[in-house]
Amino acid sequence: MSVRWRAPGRVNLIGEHTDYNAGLALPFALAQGCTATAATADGFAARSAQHGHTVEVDSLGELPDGWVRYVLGPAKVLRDRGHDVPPVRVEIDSDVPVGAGLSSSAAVVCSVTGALSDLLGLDLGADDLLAVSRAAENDVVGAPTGGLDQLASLRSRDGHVLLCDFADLSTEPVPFAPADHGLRVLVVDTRVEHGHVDGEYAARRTSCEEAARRLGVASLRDVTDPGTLDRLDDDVLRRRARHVVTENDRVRAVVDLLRRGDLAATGPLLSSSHASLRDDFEVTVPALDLAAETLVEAGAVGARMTGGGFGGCVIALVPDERVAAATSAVEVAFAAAGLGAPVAFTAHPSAGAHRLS
Ligand code: GAF
Repeated sequence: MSVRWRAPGRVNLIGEHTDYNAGLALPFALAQGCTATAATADGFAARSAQHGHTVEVDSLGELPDGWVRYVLGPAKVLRDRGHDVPPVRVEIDSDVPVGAGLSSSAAVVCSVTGALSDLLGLDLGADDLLAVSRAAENDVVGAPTGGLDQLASLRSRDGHVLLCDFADLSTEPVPFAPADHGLRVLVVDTRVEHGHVDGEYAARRTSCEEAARRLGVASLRDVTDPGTLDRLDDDVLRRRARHVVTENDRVRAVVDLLRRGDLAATGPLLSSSHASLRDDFEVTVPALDLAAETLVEAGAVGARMTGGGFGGCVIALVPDERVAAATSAVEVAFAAAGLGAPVAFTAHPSAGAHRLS
């Protein structure tokens, strides 16, 4: 018997670097995703359609570095959590761009976790699917991510953004149909990758934790009055914390506007989020800033980097009739700046992880 699950990549509409601060985020699932096929076998094996080969491993305790850890990581986590995990063969096939900040890795671990849960008759609930997927990425792969990507991949709904509250890991779908308002979400992959992403990400986490410690709160979520931040005499810590506190407020404001059906009015909040990530959190790079600025100049109602930063993608909310012009404006601006050609596509809020067969 074999079981197939599909789990999507994501973009985050707003709410960046808030997840590991017990904050708020508003992602939606992409149509692009990973399909995982799991079957019992004579030995543990991982196959990736994109890598084009199969890797057999003697035991889950000896996973080689690289993509195999994502594919067999959930099996190791399940075994470490006390489940009986017989030898399995897991195959993945993904169309989420890798290294673009669109959660290609969450798509892998979430689709595999779902497939193994069904194959092994574990019937994991929503909380356990999340815990196993996160542990595969945090503990087996060793990426210190905050849970946004797995939550978005597992729980997103077609035609909705997902309001995620990392204080208690609760989620609430909020209707989001930009096409009904004459708008599109344009995703521009800058194709820029920074060499020190992991170290910079960990440094941002450490700064936020230190700011919370100095303020005497459990997490920056507990800071509701930005004036409190004046108590931080370290300029860097104050700016890092200010981003997180103001970003939570922007998520709340965007959700209010979406509920009122005023999608275009969210644009300036998206652009403010980008400015905060550029000036206070310092996770943008020149290609991200150039893309965001150019898209707004070309008619987007707002634009911001999405994901962890230091490269990857910008999203923009663009009126239908400006999509072609905005796309070519970014291509021209990148060429003029001596950057490689960006890749643009429109994103449709899609379904979260689900079983295929
Ligand atoms: C990356 C991480 F994986 C997420 O957990 C989140 O922190 C995001 O960066 C920034 O919002 O995607």
